[in-house]
Amino acid sequence: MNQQDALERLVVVSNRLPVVLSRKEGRLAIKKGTGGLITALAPIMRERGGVWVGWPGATGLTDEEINELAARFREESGFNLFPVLLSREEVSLYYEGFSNEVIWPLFHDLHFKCHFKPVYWEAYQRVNRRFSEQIVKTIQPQDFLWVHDYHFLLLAQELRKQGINQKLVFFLHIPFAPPDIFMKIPWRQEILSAVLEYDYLGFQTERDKLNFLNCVETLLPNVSIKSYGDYHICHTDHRDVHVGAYPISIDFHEFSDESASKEVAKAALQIHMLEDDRKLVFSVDRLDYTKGIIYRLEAIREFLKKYPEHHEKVIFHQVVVPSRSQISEYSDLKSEIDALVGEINSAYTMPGWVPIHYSYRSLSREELVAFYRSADVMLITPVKDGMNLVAKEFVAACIEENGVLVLSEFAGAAAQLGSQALLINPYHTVGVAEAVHRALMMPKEEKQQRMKILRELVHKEDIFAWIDSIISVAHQNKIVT
Ligand code: ADQ
Repeated sequence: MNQQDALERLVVVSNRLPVVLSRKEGRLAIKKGTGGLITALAPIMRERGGVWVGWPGATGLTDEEINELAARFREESGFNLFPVLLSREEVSLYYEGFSNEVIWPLFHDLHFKCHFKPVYWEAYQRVNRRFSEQIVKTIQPQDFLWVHDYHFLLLAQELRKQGINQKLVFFLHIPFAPPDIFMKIPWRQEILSAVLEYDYLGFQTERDKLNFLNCVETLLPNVSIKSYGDYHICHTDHRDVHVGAYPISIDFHEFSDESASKEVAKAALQIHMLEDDRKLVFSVDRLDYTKGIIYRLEAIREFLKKYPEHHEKVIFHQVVVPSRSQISEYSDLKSEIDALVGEINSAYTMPGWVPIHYSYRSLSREELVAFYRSADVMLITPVKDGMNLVAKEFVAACIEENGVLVLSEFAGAAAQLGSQALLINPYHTVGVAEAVHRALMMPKEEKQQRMKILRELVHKEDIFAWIDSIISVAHQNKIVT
């Protein structure tokens, strides 16, 4: 970053503000969230006097309450929040509806799970417009505006309507659908044209970037695309839109240092004792059909059938973190997981050994890292995933370098980590079972060799490098040839 960049104020827009709200004895409390994005952006936001625009994550707040919370947050964090309030109906139609019942499944290639309801689309347009009206109230001419994710595909267009001419940067955290699937959206043309009102578009992987460019080529023939190596510019009749792939990452040191702490070492020891020193195959996911939990459980069943020599010697620990429980698809998935775990355990449990340990709750950071550190095998099987930060966190926390990563080839992370992880097709349950067996039997030297390289990769391409690459490309109009 050069000196001038460092002076610009950073305005970040995301659906949710990076805060956790809670109510204690009738009084609202606010805490900074714990995601990688907030950890990495917070120092830059402080340095630049940044503002984070988003929904606080609760409905029914009064203006007074929200102003007080924002002031308290500013004191503690050194940067500003700009809350945009949503009604219960807007949350239901724009967030749960269009964002999570149209764009989310479709961009994960699961178009048969979409509900293309016109009322969802209307609410999505309305909320994007309202965000733009709020942003206009806070934005200044020199601000660097960075919009995150699939909730705001129309935001640049709305901001342009409000007369905002400055550079707008957008990063998509989830995959982008190929033309055959994207074309199923009834409002495909409107969405794609609106996205081309941003100046810089960042995707997680080459695959997503090319899917996007193919959609533009198919649906908007008047837009010409010029390629400069792996960087591209879409020329519309009034704008040059720069398009690149920037795989998101994690704060490597945060996970590595925490894993080396006394507290985590103690918690990891307890996990080993509780599991009777058996080998541990660990999985942790938000409750989501994209994470491939059902296929994974089928693969575990296959593994137990095919490799009886591992009975009583291995435990599969599956943590599912509650998510989007208002949407029926998600609550149905929870019931399906509960039933399948019960079915498999009832078929294979022996006195003193239950093959699948399953919990449905959020873990503390310390517990999560202790599981990463204790895992002999990390089993990650999404049917599609933008990146999958869990894979990178596991690698960073694997300080003894004796864990093996078994990873879906459909996770964005596979593009970077695929050479040293054992890649699997999550739909091929026999293949997944074989990969788990191979991981459990892998000689120590091979495990260490693979993990060393993985750790170097994640260390080098951490979240700070990611932020830097996006901010600098947007400043330099840099074309990589
Ligand atoms: P997610 O779909 O949420 O993110 P992922 O990338 O795996 O998926 O991130 C999950 C995050 O939740 C991790 O940082 C992890 O530490 C945290 N977490 C997991 N289990 C937890 C638990 N039990 N308790 C508390 N926290 C837990 C979306 C996209 C991904 C993309 C990211 C970032 O779907 O593809 O990688 O954004 O761009």
